[in-house]
Amino acid sequence: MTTTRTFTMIKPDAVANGHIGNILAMITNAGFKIVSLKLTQLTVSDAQAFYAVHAARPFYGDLVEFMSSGPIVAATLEKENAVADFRTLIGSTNPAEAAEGTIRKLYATSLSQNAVHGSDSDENAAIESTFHFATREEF
Ligand code: RTP
Ligand code: MG
Repeated sequence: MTTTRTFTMIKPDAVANGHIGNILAMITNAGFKIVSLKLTQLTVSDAQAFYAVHAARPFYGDLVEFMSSGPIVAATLEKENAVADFRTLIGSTNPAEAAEGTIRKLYATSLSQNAVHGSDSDENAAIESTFHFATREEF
């Protein structure tokens, strides 16, 4: 069995609304193994760097401000087909379009404050995980 990794953040809205425990339970109940985990906060420059791929998008400034506005939970997850299966578990970017039972359907408040991040490729999962975690924080 080949396991792969993805990277997630529980975003400031979901942390502030008290959903850390429920979201981590959904993640582990879906078969993901947590290999790195921490409560942390992005500086403005951290958020600019993490989301540099979106720098030209009209929502970039709001995204950076939101993602640096309060604590987040960062985690690296392991499972077969981790990237795609995790994006299925979290649901569409816009919670109004997210399927029933997905994390965003249950816990997101809006398109911009949508509770969780999920990597979009194996390559970005590795880059994002390395952005947040030292080797000694990976299990
Ligand atoms: P994520 O990266 O957070 O997992 O979300 P995603 O792949 O579903 O969406 P992406 O296109 O990568 O956008 C990153 C985050 O930017 C915010 N966003 N705001 N106001 C808007 O039109 C808008 N569009 C995107 C969301 O927080 C989205 O998750
Ligand atoms: Mg994305």
